[in-house]
Amino acid sequence: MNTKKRIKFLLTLAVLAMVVLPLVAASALTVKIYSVGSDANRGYIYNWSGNPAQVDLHITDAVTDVNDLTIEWHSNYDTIDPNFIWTYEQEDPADPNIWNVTCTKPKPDGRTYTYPEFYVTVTDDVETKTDSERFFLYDDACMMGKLFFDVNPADFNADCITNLTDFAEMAAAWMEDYTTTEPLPIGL
Ligand SMILES: [Ca+2]
Repeated sequence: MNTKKRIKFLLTLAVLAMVVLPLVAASALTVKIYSVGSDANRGYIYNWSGNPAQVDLHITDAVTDVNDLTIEWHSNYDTIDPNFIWTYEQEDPADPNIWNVTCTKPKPDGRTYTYPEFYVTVTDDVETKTDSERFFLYDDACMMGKLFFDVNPADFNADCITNLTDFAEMAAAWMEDYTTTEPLPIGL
């Protein structure tokens, strides 16, 4: 390669570097959803209908300030069942990383859980990235509590609280005695 060609080659490299490097830098947008306070928990959140769950967005971007990004939320249930109500609220206007995600079922369905997925879509000036998590969504806190804790035997109506209602059930059966009192002949 003679000197002229070498200079031309180096100039081409310089131009490519000026054009390509900013594009490489601009492609550095990343977004991940985590459970708040954990860098390890991703993928699933146990929750119940109508209860806000905090999620932590980990966003990195080489070109755009996080506060200037466009952040949008949606769910696969937007089309599966639009009667499910979703809210996505930024907890602190000064902190775009902490969000409260709530899903409310149209009515309790008594199913073990519903399994909706929610997505965040983050856009800067040049690209869009998406990440998602799922709820194991129960009808209410008691239904979910029974998943993790044994029902107290004194909680006769299994509503997750032992109180006077359970006491009344016991009082109504007070002194009932079903001890056997005589032999029981069984015919063959
Ligand atoms: Ca009870």
